[in-house]
Amino acid sequence: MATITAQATTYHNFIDGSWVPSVSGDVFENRNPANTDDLIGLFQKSSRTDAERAVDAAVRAYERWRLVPAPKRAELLFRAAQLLAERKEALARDMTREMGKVLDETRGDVQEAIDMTYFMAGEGRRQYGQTTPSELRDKFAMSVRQPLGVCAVVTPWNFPMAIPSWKIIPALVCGNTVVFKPATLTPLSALNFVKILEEAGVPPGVVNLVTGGGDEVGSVLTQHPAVRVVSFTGSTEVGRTVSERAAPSFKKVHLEMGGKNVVIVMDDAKLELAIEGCLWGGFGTTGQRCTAASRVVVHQQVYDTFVDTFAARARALRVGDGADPNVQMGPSVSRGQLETVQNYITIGRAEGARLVCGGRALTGGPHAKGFFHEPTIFADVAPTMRIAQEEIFGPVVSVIACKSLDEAVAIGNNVQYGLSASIYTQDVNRAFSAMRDLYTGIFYVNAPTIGAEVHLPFGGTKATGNGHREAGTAALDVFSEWKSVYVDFSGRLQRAQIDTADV
Ligand code: UN1
Repeated sequence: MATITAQATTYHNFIDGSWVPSVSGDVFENRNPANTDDLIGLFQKSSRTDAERAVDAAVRAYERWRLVPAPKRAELLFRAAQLLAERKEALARDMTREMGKVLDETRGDVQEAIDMTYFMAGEGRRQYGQTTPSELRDKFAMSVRQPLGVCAVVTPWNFPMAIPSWKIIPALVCGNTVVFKPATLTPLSALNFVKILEEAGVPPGVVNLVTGGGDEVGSVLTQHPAVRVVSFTGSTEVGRTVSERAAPSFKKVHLEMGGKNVVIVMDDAKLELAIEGCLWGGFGTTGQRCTAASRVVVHQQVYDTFVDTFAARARALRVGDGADPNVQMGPSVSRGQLETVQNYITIGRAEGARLVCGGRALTGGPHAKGFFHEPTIFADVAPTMRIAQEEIFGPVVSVIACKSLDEAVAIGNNVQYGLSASIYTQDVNRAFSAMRDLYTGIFYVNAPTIGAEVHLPFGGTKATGNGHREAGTAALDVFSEWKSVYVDFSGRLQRAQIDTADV
């Protein structure tokens, strides 16, 4: 690793409307995964005290922010969406530099944040409740959405701006305040996002950014009594810890965790379309999506043709620095992630799967200073193998043969996760029955398992989630709670369920 140079920019936390160093003054490095000589900057290694200060600021700011009318809050967010759109290119370039995915994809990531912010700005005028006839005369019955208070937002590195926007923006439009802890691998995109919120006029203390590791900052955010909501996206293992730590103080916990998503390719599928979908779904974002198409179940009638063509196309993908417009797949985000990929290749070989392409880290020439790996496909994978069961989060796809749709659906469901699934078929009956029977939160027909849009609920079943959904209006259910309101204007005591209204 290169030494820290004097020119490296030091970035600060954002607490109570000010950019401040951590109490300890400790920092950590952020380096480019395509070229580790490229030091992007130094970020605050925050401690418990920094996190507590951020929570205190958010508690204070809440008392004013909750009373700002929702359409007014939304106006600020609309302005933030405009700023994001104006700066899309620069934001995408920063993101490729710190995270590695190709520019087209980081532009898409920023676009997702823009879309979410515009969508939620609209929701500022649509936080509808219910009104319903009362059982009694001269009485109103209705329900209204209420904010909860301070929301802790803990986000991963694979969608460094999109995922924070899915959480922060609905939290704000509902009237909550936020303490945001981004992944240590992508603090710059997080900071860019918060700067835009500041510039759009979000008042001091309403959004606070605290960078640093999960142990110190994360433990405050999951246990502090003033934090009422924790929204977390990351691994199932960490999600379980978040859930356990938050339980004693009865926080509302929204978890979005692992995936082992399946694409089913039936014998009547348009094969070329399915192969393109599997390439994009399996190797987009270098396979580092919780929605990645990491399993492909293919009908035996088309299996050999599918495997041969899919492997040939994967072999031809150009791997390199995501900032190069000719590159189709960037590096893994870190050395640790690359090692995980290599480890699973050893596991797949030992399990007896047939390696049909890839399998090696790329280390020479343009790949010498980054965490690059070949797109890798295992064929003849048994559904019970670890490579078909465990989330790898890298460019590794397992292909499994099947004899029927029923068998494919059973294989699809036989994992601990339930995020996304897809089917390639021209038969509408097969498409609908697979949609009904695959136990996932997201389903695609003739498209890969990735590519969810911001206006529909996003999330999964089983070990992927805990019953909540983000995005769409479902996000409002995470970041608000119902208050039922009864207004009796009869001027006399009316006892519900005891007194009856006369006709
Ligand atoms: C993730 O994989 O962590 O649907 C999020 C998609 C993207 C979001 C992915 N819109 O693939």
